Amino acid sequence: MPKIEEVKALVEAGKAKLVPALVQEALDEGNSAKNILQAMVDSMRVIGDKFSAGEIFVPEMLMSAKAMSKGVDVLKPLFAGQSTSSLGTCIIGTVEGDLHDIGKNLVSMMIGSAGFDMVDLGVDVSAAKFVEAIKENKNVNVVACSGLLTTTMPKMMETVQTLKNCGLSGFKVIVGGAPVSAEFAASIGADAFALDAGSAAVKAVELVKG
Ligand code: B12
Repeated sequence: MPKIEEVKALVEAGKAKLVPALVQEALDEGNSAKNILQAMVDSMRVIGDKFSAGEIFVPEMLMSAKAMSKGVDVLKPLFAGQSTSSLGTCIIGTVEGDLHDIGKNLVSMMIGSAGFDMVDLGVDVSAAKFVEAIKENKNVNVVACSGLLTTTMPKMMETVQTLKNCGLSGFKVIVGGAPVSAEFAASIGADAFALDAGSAAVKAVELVKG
């Protein structure tokens, strides 16, 4: 089996300890970091479908998530940007009530590699915490909110509205996550939406460069 297929299988099987070495082997075999990352994202889709079908449960989902995160750690240096001057500061977090962070971490990695200084607030971040972070950090020009659950979409709306009405300015808000669409983003007053981590970075640059 090609190494990249083995990576996919091991992420699906939740073998966190074995994934890093295999990701390295897949790189050594000539696969690009981008393709290996995509293979792991595909694995998570399979895991989500199996969860929906009742074939696996939360613990298995968690093990696959850990396995993917370990694999991403190996790829991270390969995505690091070369830009020397900062485009500004981007605050990122997963909205309140939501504990999913793999997508958020990938978006953080890509926006960071596009030249932003990243401040990652983690998961389950309240609207107030986002506002505090804007006050506490210098040159914040982008705030990125992630949400993976339909049940936390109202929290995303609350977060964007709080950010827009908090009396601070100079920053734009970008939102994303599997249940979020461009229409939803526009309806809650976000400045931008992106479907995946790569386009999130492109959008973030556009937001500050105009
Ligand atoms: C792994 C996982 C978990 C792990 C998360 C671990 C972790 N550290 O993240 C654990 C086990 C904790 C978990 C828990 C739950 N989960 Co879950 N989970 C998943 C799973 C399988 C994969 C998510 C993932 O990492 N995908 C891979 C990444 C790369 O993709 P992504 O997150 O979508 O991110 C990309 C884009 O969306 C975008 N993006 C993401 N964020 C942002 C932000 C910005 C600003 C931008 C521009 C773009 C952007 O770019 C990313 C990279 O390209 C999904 C299935 C799926 N298909 O998504 C279910 C899924 C999201 N979970 C689901 C559910 C129901 C739950 C639970 C409620 C289960 C339960 N009964 O307890 C809990 C909720 C816990 C909570 N309060 O958050 C459902 C949600 C259904 C819904 N419509 O709301 C899903 C869809 C599974 C399913 N098919 O039913 N889960």
